[in-house]
Amino acid sequence: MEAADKLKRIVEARMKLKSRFEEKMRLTPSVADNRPQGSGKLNRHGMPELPVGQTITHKWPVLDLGIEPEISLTAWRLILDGAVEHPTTLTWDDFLALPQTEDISDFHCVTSWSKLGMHWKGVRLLDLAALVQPVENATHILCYGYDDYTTNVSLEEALKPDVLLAHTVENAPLPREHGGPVRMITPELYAWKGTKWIHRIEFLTANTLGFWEERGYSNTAYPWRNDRYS
Ligand SMILES: Nc1nc2c(c(=O)[nH]1)N[C@H]1C(S)=C(S)[C@@H](COP(=O)(O)O)O[C@H]1N2
Ligand SMILES: [Mo]
Repeated sequence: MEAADKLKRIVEARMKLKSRFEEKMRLTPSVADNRPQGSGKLNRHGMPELPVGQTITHKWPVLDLGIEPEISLTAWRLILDGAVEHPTTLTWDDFLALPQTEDISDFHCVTSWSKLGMHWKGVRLLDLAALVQPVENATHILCYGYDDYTTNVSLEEALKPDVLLAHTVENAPLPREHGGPVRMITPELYAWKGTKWIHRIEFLTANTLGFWEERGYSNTAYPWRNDRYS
């Protein structure tokens, strides 16, 4: 397909997805809550900058299951499948050819540290969804890492414009220990919802729990509701 056609298709599909999920998004806590729990000035989403129970860190701790896979850019693949019209597998070049988004956002770890104002670059989950087109009754995604980590996210959260598959942080390639070459980030949810070394995104028509969700972490993970464990 011509690059221009491809972009046109993505933009059209993105607008459709946006309108399909707009109502559900309006009901998510970071948009709907009139008494979000936290402190400090309001952030870019109108939420207190520091969610309840969090402490600011300037370092960037590493948290994972202890396996930090090393994936070369030539071996790297991103599988997009499940409840979609056009399942596909992207190479590194395919991934970089998609619309690139830069954003500044905050990172809230459930273990109670928050790192504010991180500068990311990558591809919006929204643009990946627009490429594969979730079926009408798709509701969630399950993300898989190369380390076999999994985590689930509802589509109304995953399609928010600040949810990225990031390859660059602070103008440098994402370090391996933080999930490079590519990880997902979910600035409006606790950071465990962002899979490091992301390898597959499966679209689902029903919720499925991921690694931590099966072990008692919250299904929804809203930082401004102190929504850590289920
Ligand atoms: N693939 C994978 N992704 C993962 C994890 C993991 O173990 N494997 N840990 C999660 C958890 S619990 C957190 S808090 C963040 C930590 O990201 P960081 O190590 O870059 O701070 O990554 C999340 N994503
Ligand atoms: Mo975590």
